[in-house]
Parts: sequence; structure tokens; C-alpha cells
Amino acid sequence: MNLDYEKILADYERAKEVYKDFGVDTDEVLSKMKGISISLHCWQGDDVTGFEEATKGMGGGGILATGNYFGRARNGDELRSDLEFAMSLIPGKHKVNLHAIYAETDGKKVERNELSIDHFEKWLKWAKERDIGIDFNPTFFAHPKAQSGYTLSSTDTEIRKFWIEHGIKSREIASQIGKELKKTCINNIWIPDGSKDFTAKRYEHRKILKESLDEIFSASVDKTYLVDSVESKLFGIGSEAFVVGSHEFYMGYVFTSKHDIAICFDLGHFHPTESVADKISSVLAFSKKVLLHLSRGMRWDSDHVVVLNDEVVSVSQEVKRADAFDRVFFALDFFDASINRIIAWVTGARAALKSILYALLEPTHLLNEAEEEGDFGKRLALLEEFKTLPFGAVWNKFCYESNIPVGNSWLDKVKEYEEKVLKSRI
Ligand code: RNT
Ligand code: ZN
Repeated sequence: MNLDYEKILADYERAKEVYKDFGVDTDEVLSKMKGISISLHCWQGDDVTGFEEATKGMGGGGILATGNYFGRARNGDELRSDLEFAMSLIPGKHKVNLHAIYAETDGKKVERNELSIDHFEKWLKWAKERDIGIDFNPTFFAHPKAQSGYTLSSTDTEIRKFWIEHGIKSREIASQIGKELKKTCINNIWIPDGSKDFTAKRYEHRKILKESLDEIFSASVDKTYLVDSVESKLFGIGSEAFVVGSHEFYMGYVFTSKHDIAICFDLGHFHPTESVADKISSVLAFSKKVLLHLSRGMRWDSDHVVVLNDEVVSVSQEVKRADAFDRVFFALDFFDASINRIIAWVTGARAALKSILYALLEPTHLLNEAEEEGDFGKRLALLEEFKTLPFGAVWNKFCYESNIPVGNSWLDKVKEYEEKVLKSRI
């Protein structure tokens, strides 16, 4: 589909009138959309491999990119070039999310507890030139010291110390990244700790994790641009019976900590019938900030590419209805190695942005009014009506205004890139 400007504009003008009848100003919504930034995870581009020579391909921690599509980025330059290309197909200005394993150390072996901002120079320079922000994650998996299944909650003091040091180093790096770029940098802690089978010392591991987090968050690090967050999980491959950092654990931790820490909700980290959308307002009542990892579980935490499904839409609607776009950070978290990785990035990012636009276009005031009147039949009927408003025409206008291919014409560009760039990586 290749739409010309006349048609995009005409469709938009008609849609604008329809939304106006419902009391929504689409021009205003489009200008809000321009200020929305999501975090694009670098790890979709290389199947969460990273650049550490010693641990490349080691995997572990229960996260697993399946598939063998050609063209995986093999180094920083390839990954940045792929990301940059993906960003040219995603409307808006977005951040990039890094993991510690994406450090570039010039062939030198640098242990994770010795990392510094210097090892992210290339990423910083690249981001500065493009005026984009960077988020950060310590990497507590794919490492010999994580093979026991425990890191920050390990009963082995040496192992635990190593990971605490890594946690502190990562906060320092994130703080400096934020300062350099003058943009918020979220440092999200996710640890794989847990066990495949029935575990007796659950309480002990959780007490140890609490103490480790206390040490990490007590380290004096400038928080001008740094936002700390912690991510829970229900189970993982190899941690089916016990996950130390459960949702309850982190809720308790964040709400009672003297430090300002956000909760991260990954859409794949809950029981399949649980609604993450409904958790947002509960947590916002107690916590200043929330981080979202948009993902798509398929029967389990499978990290499938995000699509515009009910779950993602409900999440965005909750943020819109709570007027909390300044307190809720959107990040992507999936890894599919079975399809072209750029298609995965672009599809997921566009779907996430579509859900936000869809939510912003919702005539929420009409729902509120119906609720205030106690007319719940009207509320239900309106919700159904909203589903078929001409959202697509506004989305196309957003892409067009952002100088991004409209409709699926971006696919042709990916195919060209595949031929020219990705094929040579075989
Ligand atoms: C794992 C978590 C975590 C990772 C990334 C790579 O289950 O979702 O966020 O996917 O940090
Ligand atoms: Zn996640």
C-alpha cells in the first residue's frame, strides 16, 4: 500500500470531523503524540547475545531467543546501523535501551563489576549526534557467576558481592549516561534468581536479595537523571518452581524503601489471565513512577513481538485515563530470531505507538460522564462504538507528518536493507 499525500490528508480531515463529534481534537492528540517516547530495546537486534567475548552465546537466566533468521547484528556498529534503520521506520523520537553486555571494550576483557561509562562511549556519541536518550540494564545472566541460578540472592558471599558491585556500577553508568545526554536514564534491575524445583530456603534467598538491593540503592549515585526500577517475574525456564524476585517481593520492597524506585511490569511476567493494565493504577497510588516492558506472552513468557492486542491497548488506556504519561515509561521487551529482526522491532514499536495513539483518541470524558450518571449501559455501548472510530486515518497522518513510511510501504525498505546489508552477514 502506497498512499499519496492527498488521500492521507482527505482521510484525516474526515476522521477529524468524526472525532470532533465525540469531543476529541485530533490535531491536539497528534501534537501530544510527538512528545511520546518509548524505549527501543537493543537486544532484539542480536538475540540478547551482547559483545562480551567470553560469554557470547552462553545464554542462561531463562530467557531464550528462538529461531535462526539470517542477519543478526554481530557488533556495535552493525547493531547501531540496524537500530538506526529501524528508527527511520518508526514515527516519533525514541530512546534506546542497552544492557551491560553491550559494552564495547576494544577486545579487552572487562569484568561486569569493572565496567564504566568509558565502555559505552560509542553508544553515547551515537545517541548525542541523534539527540536521543539511552536507558540501561545491568546484566545478571549469561555469566559463569550466574550459573548456580542465584546472583544477588546467592548464599555464596563472593558471588553475591560480585553482583552487588555490578549493580552499583550499572547505576553509576546510567546516572552518567543521563547526565551526558541530559535525558532521563532508567536503570532496570532484573535478576534470573530462582530454582527449577521445590526450594526450601525461599525466605532466606529473599532476605538476602533485600539486603543486596539495599546495598545497591544505598550507594551514593547522582539521581538527577537516573530512575531506578526493579522487574519481577512469575517463572522462567529453569526457575519454574521458585523466582526470588516475585511481584509481591518487589511491591513490598519498593513501597517500603526510603529510595525512590519504580516497579517494572513486563506483560509476559504474570499469570496469563492476570491483567497488567489493572495493576497500573494500584501502583500509581503509591509509587511515583512505573516502567512497562511491553511484550507478548504466547502461552508463557515467550517474548513474542508486540502486536496491537487487547492487552497492550488496555495498558495504554489505563495510562491515558489516569493522565499518567509523565509517570509511566514505555519500553519494549521481546526477542524473535525466527523473522527479520528489523521487522520485529518496527512491528512491535509501531504497535506500541498505535496503542498509545488509540488511547489518546479515546473520548474518555464521555465514559467518565456515563459513570458519573451511573449509566453503565451507556458506558458499555460507548466503549463498543469507540472501537470503530477512524483511528487508522489519524495513525497514517501521524506517520506522514513524522516523515515515516505510511501503511506497510516500510516493508519494501526492510527488504532492500535485507538484500543490501543483512545478506552479507551470512
Ligand atoms: C526477563 C526480563 C528482562 C529481559 C531483558 C533482556 O524475563 O523480561 O527484562 O528480557 O532485560
Ligand atoms: Zn522484561
